[in-house]
Amino acid sequence: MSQTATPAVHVNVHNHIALVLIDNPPVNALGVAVRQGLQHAIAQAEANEQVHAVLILGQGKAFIAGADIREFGLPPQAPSLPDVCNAIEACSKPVVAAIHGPALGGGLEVAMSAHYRVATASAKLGLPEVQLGLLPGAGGTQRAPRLVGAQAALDLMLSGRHIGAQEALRMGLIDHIATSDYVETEGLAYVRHVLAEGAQVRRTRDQTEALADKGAQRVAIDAARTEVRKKRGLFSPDKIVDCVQAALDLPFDEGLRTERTQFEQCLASPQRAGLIHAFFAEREVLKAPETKAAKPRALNSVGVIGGGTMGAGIAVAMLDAGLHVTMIERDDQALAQGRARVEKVYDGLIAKGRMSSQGKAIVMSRYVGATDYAALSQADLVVEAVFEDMAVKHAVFAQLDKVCKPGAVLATNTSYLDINEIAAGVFRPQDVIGLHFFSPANIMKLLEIVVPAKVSADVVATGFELAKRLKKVPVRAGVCDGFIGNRILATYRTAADYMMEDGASPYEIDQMARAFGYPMGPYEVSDLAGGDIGWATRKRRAATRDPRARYVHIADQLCERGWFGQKTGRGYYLYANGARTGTPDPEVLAIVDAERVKAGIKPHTFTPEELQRRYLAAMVNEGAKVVEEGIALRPLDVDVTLVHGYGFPRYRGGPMKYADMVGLPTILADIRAFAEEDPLFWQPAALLVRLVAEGRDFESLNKGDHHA
Ligand code: 3H9
Repeated sequence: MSQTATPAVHVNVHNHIALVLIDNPPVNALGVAVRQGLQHAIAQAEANEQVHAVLILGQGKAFIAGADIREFGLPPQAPSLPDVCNAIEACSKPVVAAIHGPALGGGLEVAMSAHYRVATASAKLGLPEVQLGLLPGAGGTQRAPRLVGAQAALDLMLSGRHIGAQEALRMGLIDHIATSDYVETEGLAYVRHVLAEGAQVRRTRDQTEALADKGAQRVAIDAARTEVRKKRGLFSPDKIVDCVQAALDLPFDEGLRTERTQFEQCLASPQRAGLIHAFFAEREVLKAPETKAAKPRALNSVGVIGGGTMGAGIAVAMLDAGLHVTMIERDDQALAQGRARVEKVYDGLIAKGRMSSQGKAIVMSRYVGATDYAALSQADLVVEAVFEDMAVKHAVFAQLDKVCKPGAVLATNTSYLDINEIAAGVFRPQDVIGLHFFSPANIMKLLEIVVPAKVSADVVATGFELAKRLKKVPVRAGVCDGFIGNRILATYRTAADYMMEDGASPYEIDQMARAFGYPMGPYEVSDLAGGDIGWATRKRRAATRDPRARYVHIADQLCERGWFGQKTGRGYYLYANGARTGTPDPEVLAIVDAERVKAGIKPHTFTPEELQRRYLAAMVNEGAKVVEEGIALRPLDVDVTLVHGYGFPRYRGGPMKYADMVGLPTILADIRAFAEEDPLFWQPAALLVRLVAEGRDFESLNKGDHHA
């Protein structure tokens, strides 16, 4: 006997078992059709006397990846997921969930509503709602503690991490691990086993064992609350703890009501909108036109030119991805230093107990150093990370042109030089691309893939493939001074310097940035990175600076005194005895005052809100120019760049998403007001003006049909 409930959920009854197959590609998200199908399937199973048990499983590569994120923010459609889960749990016949691949969020909540759970070795279980600004809202906050206790449930919900089948079994989240990957066969075998044992329905709502030791649960809840309150910023973690508290203190149905109220608050929060925007944007950036048009070239062995901080970081990133790395330096001594920088990273891991010396030896067996470019003759891809000077770059690329095999990708890690000019210096410009890593290159997630005019599509596709192998977030950027990220950074840093000279202290500006959600303010970052780097750049560019542009000398004043930041014990802050957190420095404030006098500025105070509006308006305006010029494909590419490379708080989605939430007319009005003081700096982006005139937002320029 066979029936089909809805197109998204197929039901087959076979040997008294109703096999409920969720079929909603690509990841079986619980959209309205799936919810209706599940509800219908359970009702059918209940009504059909032939059915003795129910097996729920997913078609394709996942059990269920969770609620359909695209539906958040839209009018709700019945049945709700909590109702579906309650119906599954209430079923009078044993219900088994057979899990393969992801069972996440609402997917795990469906599984926890079943009476028994079996998983294949490929299963990935988790409650990642926190990463979307949410909490498990279909009974997960009440059922997970009943299955695994408060501590493990809180760990899952607050970290959002995915766990494997073994860990899930140890925790008590599942009952059995299948011996093969054939989820249907394994699921059916487990149902037959359950029936043969005479097992009855076993509702999670009635489980008491895991929460029996109330004292221990309270300790876990209090510890989680303390931990959550230490971390600023996110809205939903505190609510997750409240829900687990309710699971301990209240009857199940009341706990569900608490969860519902808290879930709806999270759903309405701007953080939810920001985080879901970030989720989709991070997937959308992968879809650059070249990745659709061409296949990546083979990538096994790579070359890295330069063993400085950047080169060594890139080498580590490549080694960590399993690639073979050849590092080139100009002489043996520099090569030894480069190798030492690479080894230092692994020695650090060994010291922290995160790597064995044998593990290090295995990784380093894929590393060789050389002083002769000929060692790169077989490399599939070479990245240069040498001094930022066009003549030096040309010399390196001329060497590469000579020794590299045909089809090798020749990449530059330059932060701002014209890659078209670099490409023009070789006989194979179609192979030249920018791969802009961020320091430390083995840690920072962003990789700007800078696309010069003559590069071929498969080289760009190879850049994206490399990013995937390195587990980085790639963003396609066009060639201009600073590409996407550094160009926007230069603008909002300038806005910060103007505010400083106009009356705000660097400490107030840093405080504003932290309150906004940045881990550090711009002057703390400058002290950490070393003021000398920016100083050198400013000197180099002095000749080409627009003579009409306002120039703030404060940073140069600090550098002339040798105050480069943490490494010299003082910068904008004082770092007594090698301290890593600085304290405000009255002498810096005196320098700022003196500069104001020199510039003839009468300082005025800024409220934190005024500081924030200018800082963000500068960022958004430059972001709009970057999109308008086609340097970034869409506003979302700017968002991903600033979130993953510049510390912009992910829960705000990115500067362009932030602008949409504030409202573009407000941002434009601010820019126009600021332009009255400095029309050169505050020229509104034509794109921004156009969008406001048309009543549109940045989201309207983002491809894809998601609603966040
Ligand atoms: C929740 O469950 C709330 C409940 O507690 C309460 C409700 C009342 N919805 O990542 P991929 C799309 S919150 C809609 O590239 P992978 C994704 O956009 C949810 N779409 O593949 C992409 O589309 P496209 C909690 C989704 O193999 C395609 O699927 N769950 C969803 O690298 C492939 O995705 C989560 O937070 C979704 N839930 O990774 C899990 N998930 O091809 C979120 C994916 O058009 N998902 N898509 O770009 C993931 O972590 C990963 O997608 C997963 C697969 C690990 C599943």
